[in-house]
Amino acid sequence: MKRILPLLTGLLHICALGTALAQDASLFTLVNPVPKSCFGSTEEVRVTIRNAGTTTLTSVPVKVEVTGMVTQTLTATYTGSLAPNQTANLLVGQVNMSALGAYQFAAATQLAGDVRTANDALALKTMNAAGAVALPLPTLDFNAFTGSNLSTLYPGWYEARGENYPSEVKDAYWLSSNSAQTGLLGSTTAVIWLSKGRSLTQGTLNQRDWLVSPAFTATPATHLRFKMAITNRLSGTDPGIMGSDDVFKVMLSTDCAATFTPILTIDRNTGLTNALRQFDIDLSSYNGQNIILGMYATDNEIDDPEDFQFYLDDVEVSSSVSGLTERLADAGLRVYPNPAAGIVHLDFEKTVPTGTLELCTLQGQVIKNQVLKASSPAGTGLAFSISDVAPGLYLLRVKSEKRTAAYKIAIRR
Ligand SMILES: [Ca+2]
Ligand SMILES: [Ca+2]
Ligand SMILES: [Ca+2]
Ligand SMILES: [Ca+2]
Repeated sequence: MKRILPLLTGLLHICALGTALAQDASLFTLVNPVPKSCFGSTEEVRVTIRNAGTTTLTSVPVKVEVTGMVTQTLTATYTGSLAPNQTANLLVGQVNMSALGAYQFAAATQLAGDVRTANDALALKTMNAAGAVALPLPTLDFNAFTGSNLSTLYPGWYEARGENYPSEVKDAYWLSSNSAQTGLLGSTTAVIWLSKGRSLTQGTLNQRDWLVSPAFTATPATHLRFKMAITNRLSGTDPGIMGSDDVFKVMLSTDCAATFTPILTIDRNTGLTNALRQFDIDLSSYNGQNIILGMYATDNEIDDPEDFQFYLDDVEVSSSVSGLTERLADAGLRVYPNPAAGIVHLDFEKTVPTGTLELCTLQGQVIKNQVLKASSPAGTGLAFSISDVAPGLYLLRVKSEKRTAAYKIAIRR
């Protein structure tokens, strides 16, 4: 015992000395690029490094090797002052990722005298620039959604967080409805809880959570449809009320997720209830463009007292004519005969809307059109001449200020 004690004390002393001097940098995460369907020609490669040792670091070299569609080695050195346990962001360089295909990123810190090299390198990250996918996208019915398997169930979709654009790809607070909620709504849905204090307890000031779609090419018949509902969280089933600045926005990007603009905003004035309501957005004005959609929910800047759950179901992006035909019935319009020769008759149930009537090919090319004038009495019909149109299948579209309805029609001789 007499001999062991000094030995132990000596060992502890050596360990304490070693720990006190430990220089240990670690590559914490690859901040950018994040997985998405397309990338730019000057994608920033950013990493977060961490001081895992016990002494302040003032020079941490970082290397990122890019392989796959591009072979490139990027290096940069962090030259700030990084205290123990602190993290820092570092721009390592830029890479051209505009070519479609797979890119691998191997990122590592290269600190001289690093006492622990096991935490220097990040596991190899692969980003697949798949480009625009074919329509229709698989419908997000969320029936097998666990809250964290979105990309597995619906390839190309991912969860993310960020203000204005999905800056951080991560498993966000979009979850799966529980059995009581599923029973109330009649189907399993995606759900997000927005309420006072919640985001604060989650360590972020505001909740800004996204579901982001893969890129797809819009056609003249492309529509986004989805269903939404809300409930009060505490009662579980009562209709809830959204906070003063809480919003759900459908966001759209035409530049590969670099910037987004809202195309629909749902707030407390929308009056969502505890029954799923169908929404339908016409995307025909983006014909020919590669677009990415974001389903974005935020409790925003004001920590409101309202405490509610937001439900999203059956997110569908399609160019299906059958879906549009149903919409035409909704619009209270009857088209006959079909097939038609010479003249097509349109009977409006209510009044003729202000807008245009268009005959298009199935690819969306407008063959001929006619201006519609409002205020005609109910039951008014109009005749549309098609005697100069070649036989075949066409889309007949009625575009008014508020909606577009389309109908597939066969023209014969
Ligand atoms: Ca290390
Ligand atoms: Ca569902
Ligand atoms: Ca989630
Ligand atoms: Ca709020």
